Amino acid sequence: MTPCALWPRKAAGLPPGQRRLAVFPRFGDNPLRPAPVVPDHPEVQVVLDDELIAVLGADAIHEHRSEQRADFHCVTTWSVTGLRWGGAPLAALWQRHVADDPRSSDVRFLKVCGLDGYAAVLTLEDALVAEVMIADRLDGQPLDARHGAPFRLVSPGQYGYKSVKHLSRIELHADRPHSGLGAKEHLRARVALEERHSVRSGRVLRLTYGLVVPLTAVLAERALRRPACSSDAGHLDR
Ligand SMILES: Nc1nc2c(c(=O)[nH]1)N[C@H]1C(S)=C(S)[C@@H](COP(=O)(O)O)O[C@H]1N2
Ligand SMILES: [Mo]
Repeated sequence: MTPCALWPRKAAGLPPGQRRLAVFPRFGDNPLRPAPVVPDHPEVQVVLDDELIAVLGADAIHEHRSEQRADFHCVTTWSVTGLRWGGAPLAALWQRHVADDPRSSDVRFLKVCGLDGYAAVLTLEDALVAEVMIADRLDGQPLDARHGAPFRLVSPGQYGYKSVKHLSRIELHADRPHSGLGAKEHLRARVALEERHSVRSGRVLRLTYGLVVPLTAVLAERALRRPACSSDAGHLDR
């Protein structure tokens, strides 16, 4: 991928301040981080106060399998259009595996965690809209290390930093937890409203964020070729 292909271009029909990339790059808040090792039997643990509420794996996804076409919008101003995600709507998984558990009744926030130590926080309300899914396929292929194997959250209405790759754990919280992203993370991060940052103006950030796109993408792609990191710190032993 040449750096030239990594300069986002103006295009019609994109949300405010977004520009289009013709390729879907590997990206991330820390582009030097390699992709994590994928376990032999991957699963997503749903936990509340370190108690296991549900385990979502291939079977759970299979039961609610669906596909959707969606655009993807990174907070740094690049967008790719027309991705075809396969997986299961989070709302369906929630209804089937979590909603009936009385321990989940006060839950208002989800901390969504990846095997690489990355995490983001979503309100329950934002997480349960129809287009949020746990994906395991992209454009007809199993998700690869570049885009979040084995599972990733996909939340098309929010900036890409909520679409946690290498998803392995969803923590349930009554009060807003910390994600580790700090002020950079807007709680809602709605693309249509340009909620890029928790305090700074989205419009003002366009320029500085936009400048880092090609370099970040090149470094993130290079990190993919380094040995995988394995981190399942914080996971419950069963
Ligand atoms: N586990 C994990 N998920 C992550 C990230 C990350 O670094 N680690 N980066 C986020 C950001 S900032 C973006 S833009 C997208 C990039 O997804 P991609 O690499 O599939 O393009 O993943 C998001 N989810
Ligand atoms: Mo991003």
